[in-house]
Amino acid sequence: MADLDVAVVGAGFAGIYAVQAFRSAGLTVRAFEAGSGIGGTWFWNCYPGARCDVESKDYSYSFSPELEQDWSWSERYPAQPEVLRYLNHVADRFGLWPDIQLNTRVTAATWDAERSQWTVATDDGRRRTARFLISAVGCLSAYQVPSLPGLETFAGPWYHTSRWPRDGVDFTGQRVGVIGTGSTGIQIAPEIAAVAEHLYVFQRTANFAVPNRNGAIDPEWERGFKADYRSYRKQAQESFLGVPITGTGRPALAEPPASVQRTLMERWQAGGGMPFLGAYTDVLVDRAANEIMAEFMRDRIRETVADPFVAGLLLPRAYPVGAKRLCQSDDYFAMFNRSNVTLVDIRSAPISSVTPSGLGTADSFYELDALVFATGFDAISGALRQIDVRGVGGLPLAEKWAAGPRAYLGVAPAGFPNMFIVTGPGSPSVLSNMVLSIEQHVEWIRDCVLQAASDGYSTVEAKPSAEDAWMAHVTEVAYSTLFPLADSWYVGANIPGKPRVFAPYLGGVGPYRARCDAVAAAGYEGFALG
Ligand code: N01
Repeated sequence: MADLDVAVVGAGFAGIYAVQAFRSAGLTVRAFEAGSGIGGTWFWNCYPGARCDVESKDYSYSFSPELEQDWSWSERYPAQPEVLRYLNHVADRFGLWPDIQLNTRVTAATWDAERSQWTVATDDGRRRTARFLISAVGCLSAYQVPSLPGLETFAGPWYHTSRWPRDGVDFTGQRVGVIGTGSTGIQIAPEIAAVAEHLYVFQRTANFAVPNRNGAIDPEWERGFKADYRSYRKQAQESFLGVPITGTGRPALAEPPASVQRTLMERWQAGGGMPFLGAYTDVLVDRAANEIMAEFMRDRIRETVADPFVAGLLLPRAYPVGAKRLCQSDDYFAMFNRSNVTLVDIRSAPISSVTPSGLGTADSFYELDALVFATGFDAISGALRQIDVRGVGGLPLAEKWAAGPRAYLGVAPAGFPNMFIVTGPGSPSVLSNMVLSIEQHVEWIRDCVLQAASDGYSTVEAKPSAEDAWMAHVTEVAYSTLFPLADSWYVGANIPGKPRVFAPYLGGVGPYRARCDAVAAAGYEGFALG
């Protein structure tokens, strides 16, 4: 008999809820977490300025109406420390700690066909057996530091934003370089600029960003909102993004240009990426419509940045707006008006070397005391590939995914019985409200496991044909949009040598949920039960 019914890898939003859901269903469960605290992405990414770009009312668990009534968020977009406090509160409130093992990295998981169970090895030298293996490792956990020649010689400290020192870093009076201008770079740069002697921002690709218009949550508004929280959650489940946003419902190209500009400005003033990007139905599928929005955003940069040369470098032109994750910031572009900030264009003059005293590019040298990498992640598949997961016949998951990550419904990889991936490749995951998608996956997996057991089955495995058909559908939907045109981490383009596969599912949260429910209702169609 296996030691556990369910072994969970990771204790971020997904792992925490997996523990709660499986335990409530009467199963024995244990989550193994490499960090010294729970929270996953919200534990590791404790860099200054880290903040969620989904509103707190959406980016929170819905499984407990009491929890959602009792917890009060302080801000529209919660900062990292508040999200972490929330997750610790959830673990306290539901008594989850006994089933979460911190400071324990899962190193390997091997399917034992004879016993129909997984053997899970951890870096404390122990092995546990479990009937089911749930990956809750997250989509943005395996951070990447580019290999820059000479980095090991750099005399000052260097940091990756996703492994930020928990006691913080004091950059007062220092010359600091930040490499990377994605969501993270855009958040951390203004924080460093406020204290550093000089900040150099090394930009390879200019990015689009909308304002947050963040602010404190008004208790009066909160009371009113919470009175109807349940029906709001229902709308979220049926929505496209996992957040009920209201677009105009019209294509931008069918509307008079002045009216489009007015609408975009209204949404710009209100702040937030989802309502802005969702304003018109054709922005993410039609190049001309996309360009209207892109140019509107470039105009805002031109308006904000005083030096026209610097503004010119900041204008995003390399990809359609929205095809990379839309950044959100209230102060990034204005930061370039400070005399202690320099934008360095490493597209035209790439980084050539790091020396003990700084960083050289093709045409200059920058003296630096500290270096910050905001260079992102081996996303979606990276963290799982770092674990030696072996399925039927000892096949390594990394080998199965050699041509790109894949899983039936984005949750179950064929050849890996009794293994499920929360927000895996081929599910809406990062293109949705993650918390809501996590809840949907965990509940679906829990129901599948319970149903299989009650029907007398000990194994559940996706059929290769079902996986192939699902991934073909994921690709087809992606290629009907502008998303694949960007060299984004959605397609793995940020990792040298990674196969270019569009991993998230763009069919929408509501339709995806309906599809998963239909598969369950049809007796787990596409799965072999044994
Ligand atoms: O990572 P990224 P991120 N030399 O991959 C550059 C979520 N998130 O950590 O674009 C020089 O987006 C790279 O340049 P380029 C969110 O989903 C959310 O910022 O590849 N530069 C890019 O500028 C987000 O999408 C929130 O040309 C190099 C940057 O580094 C995801 O996390 C906040 C380089 C990486 O950008 C990842 O965001 C933060 C190299 N060798 C993160 N390699 C919120 O909720 C990479 N770069 C608000």
